[in-house]
Amino acid sequence: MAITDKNTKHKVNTKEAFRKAFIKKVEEVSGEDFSESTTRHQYEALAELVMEEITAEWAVNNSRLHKMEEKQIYFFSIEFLIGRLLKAYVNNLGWDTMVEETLNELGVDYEALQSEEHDPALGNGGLGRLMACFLDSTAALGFPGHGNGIRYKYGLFEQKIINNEQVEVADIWLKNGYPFEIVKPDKAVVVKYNGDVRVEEVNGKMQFIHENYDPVLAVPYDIPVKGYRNNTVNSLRLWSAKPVEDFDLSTFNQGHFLKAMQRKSEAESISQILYPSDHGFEGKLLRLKQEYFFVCAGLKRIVRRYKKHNHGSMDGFPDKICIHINDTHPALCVPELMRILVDEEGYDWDVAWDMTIKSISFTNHTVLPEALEKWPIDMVQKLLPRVYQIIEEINRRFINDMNWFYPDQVDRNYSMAILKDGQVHMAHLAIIGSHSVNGVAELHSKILREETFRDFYAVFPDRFTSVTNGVTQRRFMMGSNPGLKTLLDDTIGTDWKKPGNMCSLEALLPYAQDAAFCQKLGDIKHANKERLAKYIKETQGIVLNPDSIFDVQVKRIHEYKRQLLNILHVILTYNQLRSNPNADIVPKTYILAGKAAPSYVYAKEVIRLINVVADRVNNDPLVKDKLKVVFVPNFNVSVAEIIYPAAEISEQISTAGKEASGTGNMKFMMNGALTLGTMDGANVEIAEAVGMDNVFTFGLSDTEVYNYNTHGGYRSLEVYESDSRLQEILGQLINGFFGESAGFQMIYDSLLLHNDTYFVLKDFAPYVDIQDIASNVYRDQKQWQKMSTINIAHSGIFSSDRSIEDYEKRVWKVK
Ligand code: OAK
Repeated sequence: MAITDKNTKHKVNTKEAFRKAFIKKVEEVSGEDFSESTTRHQYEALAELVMEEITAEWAVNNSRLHKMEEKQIYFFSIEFLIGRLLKAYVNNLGWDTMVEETLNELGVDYEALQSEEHDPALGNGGLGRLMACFLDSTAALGFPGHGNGIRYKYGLFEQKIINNEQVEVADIWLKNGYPFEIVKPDKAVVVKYNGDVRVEEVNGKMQFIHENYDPVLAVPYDIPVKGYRNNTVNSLRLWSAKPVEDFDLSTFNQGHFLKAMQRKSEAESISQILYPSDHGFEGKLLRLKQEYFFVCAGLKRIVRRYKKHNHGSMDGFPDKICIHINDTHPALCVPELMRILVDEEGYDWDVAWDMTIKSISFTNHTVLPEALEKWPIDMVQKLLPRVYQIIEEINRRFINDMNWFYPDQVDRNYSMAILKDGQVHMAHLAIIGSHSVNGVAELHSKILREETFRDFYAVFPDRFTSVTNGVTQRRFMMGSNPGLKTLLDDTIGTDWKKPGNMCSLEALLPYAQDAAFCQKLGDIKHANKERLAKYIKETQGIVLNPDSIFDVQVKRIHEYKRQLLNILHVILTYNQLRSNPNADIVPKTYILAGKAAPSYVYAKEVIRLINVVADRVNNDPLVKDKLKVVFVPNFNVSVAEIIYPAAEISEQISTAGKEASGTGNMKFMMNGALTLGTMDGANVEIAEAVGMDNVFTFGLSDTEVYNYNTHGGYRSLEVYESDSRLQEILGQLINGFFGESAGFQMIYDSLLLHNDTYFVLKDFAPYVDIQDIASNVYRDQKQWQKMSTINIAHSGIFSSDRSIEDYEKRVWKVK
């Protein structure tokens, strides 16, 4: 599939050529002699060189794309959490050795140079990062696949910890410019909001005319997505909102200066900020505007390009185009594509509907009810009058069909409506308007089929499928853990690095018994732990013991992810050490990180608790080197790249049935950490892959949780009353143990008064037991490294290359 074009010109493909080009470029950007240049200049110069190289290939790819020889995949997503790009580009170009050696010879610090790149936080967490991994894999495999989203002016906030609490600071990621995007004002399109719909009959056909609307200009910024050592360069297109005229002159001339300004800022507000709530639906008008904004703009360009290629006709569109919608935020693709086909292209409804369903596929990323999008009908109707009419018609026909086919199931039919209870149910719209609906891990897909979307599954069984998530090993292992990459190359050869070939890491299995290999693996882990310890010392002033177990839980802070369970166990260990400072425990460092949505008060309390406990434990001389707790502030992609390679225990302890998949679990695994987790999300598949002897599992199963939730029978107070450890710990949360002002009544109440929704107390004893088991295994380093090797050897299926290949076969059928 890879595009091989002999004409692609490589300007700097030798060390000498690169050295010359780099020095010249640094002097151009700085206006100074190379010897006077700053790290910033050097970063800008390398970024420019990389872009020059990539854009040459990009042009070849784009002209190929215009010819539409292959089916194109478009990922519509409200988030793309891409992380820093410079090093990824360098590696994908195959320039890594050349660049590293040359910079070294020139006395340039490559790590410092990379840190000049502001990590663009254009996503909250799993959903947005998955898209970035998928773009990387799609390009690596040579498939034409592109992203379509929003170019937020402010990404996710920067998290600071002040007085143990999360404080949010604006993330001004564009402050120094961004070298990897190309703005294309000539490809800007108009997005229409509000106004009225007038109906006219033209030649016996109804025409729907949207008038008196508020226009907003969508301007595309394209970021190249370079495939790993091939000639594929795809695009991530992010839209920025601008007023149609930079200034509303007529209003201004009438003396209404403020009003003219207001129009401008109203338009710009659409792409101003990424909503920081992960798994929480707020129903704000601005968010609805954002959703329609990138859907409308993205579809317009795709349709324009398709028609240009197809002599002005939309016939055959689904054979050449896949519109993949990442959760329900882009679900307006369904009525918008219908609007284009029916209103603008004149197709009959049934033909247009068939084309729409064939073009669109949908992935669900959560079963948490609070994340389900339901827009008030009047809001949609006012903001998007014509789109709303189309939703109404889709709903009417759907309910009619259901009542025709299942006349005795009127209640069920109505429960599946898109419009009900005064709301537009976006998940229903997405399912009804797609040919494929999938969950992101086997267990999650099962829950979708049997619970969340059970009624839809009964009606459309063939639409439902499952594709387990994956992550790009190129960023999260080869790039961030070069020591491990080299060890693997030296041990089993380099074939495993070929895109789509990571399963050949299984060749490593015999080495699980090889003492010399295991020793080397342990040494690499130790070096990575030292690197993380250095980072934490420099940024937080906390000294870690790299000989202790590094036990890590890094992810968004959410009740269902149960960081609370982790910290309660830390308090238990602390209590044990206080009563017996000489207890024979394996020294352990608990590392936690993650952001809480600014309005999620409970999650912020959990952050405060972690930090308060860390303060207390780390400053207690009794504890010595046996226990440390660190909360690393501002968890983002670049911090993650330092943390994963250093981890030994991967904490994946969500309440079973709640974590759709998880992807951190995969990143840890491919770096040799052992999973300590519940049988939830993709943990189940990790356990299956490595065998139960090579993971530490504990806790309620999803069925047990389901049964408690549906039939009752759980009383957290009973658990508390029968466990003296819990009595002591929960007492400490409210009795001033952590300082007069450091009470945690809200957490205490959630566990005892509100019956512990996420089964933290219920899973506490099994969690403590499995932690003890893990510590004991760690005493036997041979055994630990063996397990670690087995985990790495089986991590190939969790490459996003495999996910993309699965999507290709099950959903898009590009080939
Ligand atoms: C965020 C907002 C709305 C809906 C879903 C999310 C989200 O981030 N979900 C996460 O998606 C990841 C990628 O599929 C999964 O690995 C996580 O389990 C899931 O929580």
